[in-house]
Amino acid sequence: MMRLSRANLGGNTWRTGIVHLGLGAFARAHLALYTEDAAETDWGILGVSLQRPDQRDLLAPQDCLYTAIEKGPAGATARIVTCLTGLLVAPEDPGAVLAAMADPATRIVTLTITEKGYCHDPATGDLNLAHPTIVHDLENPATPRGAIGFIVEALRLRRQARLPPFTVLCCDNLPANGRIVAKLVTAFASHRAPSLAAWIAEHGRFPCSMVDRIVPATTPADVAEAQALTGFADAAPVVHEPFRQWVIEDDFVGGARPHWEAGGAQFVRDVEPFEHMKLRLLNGAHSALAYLGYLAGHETIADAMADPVFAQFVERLWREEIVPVVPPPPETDLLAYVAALQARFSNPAIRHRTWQIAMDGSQKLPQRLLGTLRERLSRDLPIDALALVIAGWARYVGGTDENGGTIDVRDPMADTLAALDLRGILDQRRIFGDDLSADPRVFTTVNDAYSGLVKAGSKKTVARYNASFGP
Ligand code: CS2
Repeated sequence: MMRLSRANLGGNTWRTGIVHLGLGAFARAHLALYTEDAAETDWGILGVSLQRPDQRDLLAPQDCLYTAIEKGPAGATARIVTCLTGLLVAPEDPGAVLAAMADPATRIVTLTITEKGYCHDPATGDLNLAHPTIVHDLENPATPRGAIGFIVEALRLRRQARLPPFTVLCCDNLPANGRIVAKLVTAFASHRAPSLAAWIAEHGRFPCSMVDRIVPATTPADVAEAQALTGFADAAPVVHEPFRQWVIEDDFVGGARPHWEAGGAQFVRDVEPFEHMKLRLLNGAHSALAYLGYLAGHETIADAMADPVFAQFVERLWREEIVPVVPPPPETDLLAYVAALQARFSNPAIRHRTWQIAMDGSQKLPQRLLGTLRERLSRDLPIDALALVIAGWARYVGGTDENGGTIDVRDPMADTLAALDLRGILDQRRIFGDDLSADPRVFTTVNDAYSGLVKAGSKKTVARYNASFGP
C-alpha cells in the first residue's frame, strides 16, 4: 500500500488563486474537479474550514491530495485530485485566513457554507443582525468567525492595499445566491464603514451560480474502497454520482477566472431559470423524500425511490405541482430533467441518507418548496402534494418518529420548532413569510395532511394521496 503524497504522485504544482470557505465533501467533489479539469495551475484552491479541524487533520498528512470516487449503477471509478494547495482552520488562526484572502494572487473566494452559514433571514434574504456570529464579527472585525465577517474584513484589507476586490462566488443552494451574498456583504460592510460598503458595491462582483452533484457523506467503507481502487491509502476520499452541472453568471472582477468550461461548466447571462429548476425540482423532491421517507423508515433516497409508494408520490409532486409552475431554462425539457432525476435518485450505489438531507429544513424550505407553493396559490391551483411535504417536515421537527423513538433533528431552529404545534410552526414568518403564514389555504391543507401523518403514518398517508389520483 502506498501513501498518498506529492512525492509519490508527481504531477502539477498548484498555486493558490481561489480561497474556498467551507471546504467539505461537496466542494471537493464539484468545484475542485472542475478546477482540476481546467488544469490552470495558478488557480489552485486553498481550503478553509470555518468550524472544525477534521478535514485539515485528515488531508494535511496526505499533502491535501484525495480520491474522488465516482459511483454509478455500473460500478465505481476513482481519480486523485491535486488542486488543493492547503487547508486552514479559521478558529485556530483567523489572521492567516484573512492574509490568504487579501493576497494579490487570490482573485476568487468561493463559498459552500450551507444555508445557515449566511446568517440571514431565509424568508427575506436580509442579514440577521441579532445572529450571534454577526454580533461577534461586528464587534471583533479583525478576528471574525463567519463567512460574511471574513469577506468584509478581507475586502477592507484589499481596499487599504489598493488591490482590486476578489470575486465572491457562492456555490450554495440558495436562490439568486450571488445577489443574496452581495446584499449580506454590503449590509454588513455598511455597519462598519459606509465608504467600504460603497467601494464593494462599485467594484465587487458576486456572480450567481447553480451547482449540482449528489455527494453523500463519506463512510468507512468508502475509505476502504478508495484504496482498493487506486492502491493509495486515503483517509478522506469523497464519493459522488456521475452527473455534475455548474451554471455560472459570467461576471468576475477583471474577467479573471479559471476556464471551468473545460470541465463542462456553462457560463450564462442569467442563472435564475437554472436555479429555479434545480432548487425546486431536485432539492424540493429531495426534501420531500427526506422527511416523508425518513418517517416511513427509509434510510436513503435510493431506498425511498425503491418503494413504489414514494416513487409514485415524488413523480406526482414533480408532474402535477412543480413542473407546471417552473419556467424551463433555455433549451431544457423539464420532463427529461425529471426523468434524469428519477434515475439519479434511484442510483443504488449512492447511499445518501434521508437524515442528512433532512437537516436544516428551516433554512431550506423557502427556496425548495415555498416558492412553488406561492406560485400555485397565486394561480389558485391545488397544493396537496406540497402541503403533504410541509406536513412531513412539521411532523419530523416534532422530534418523535412513528415508533415513538427520538429523531436527532439538526436545525438552527430545532428547539423553537419542537415546542410548537402546527399553527405555531406555520406562524414562523422567518420561514413562511407574512403571506403564507396568514393564508388560510396553507393551514387547512397542511393541517389535513398533518393529521393524516399523525394518525396513519407517512406511508399510508402518502399512499392515500397517490390513490386520490386514481390508478
Ligand atoms: C441535498 C443537496 O443535502 C441536501 O439538502 O438536497 O445537498 C443535494 O444533494 C445537492 O444540492 C445536489 O446538487
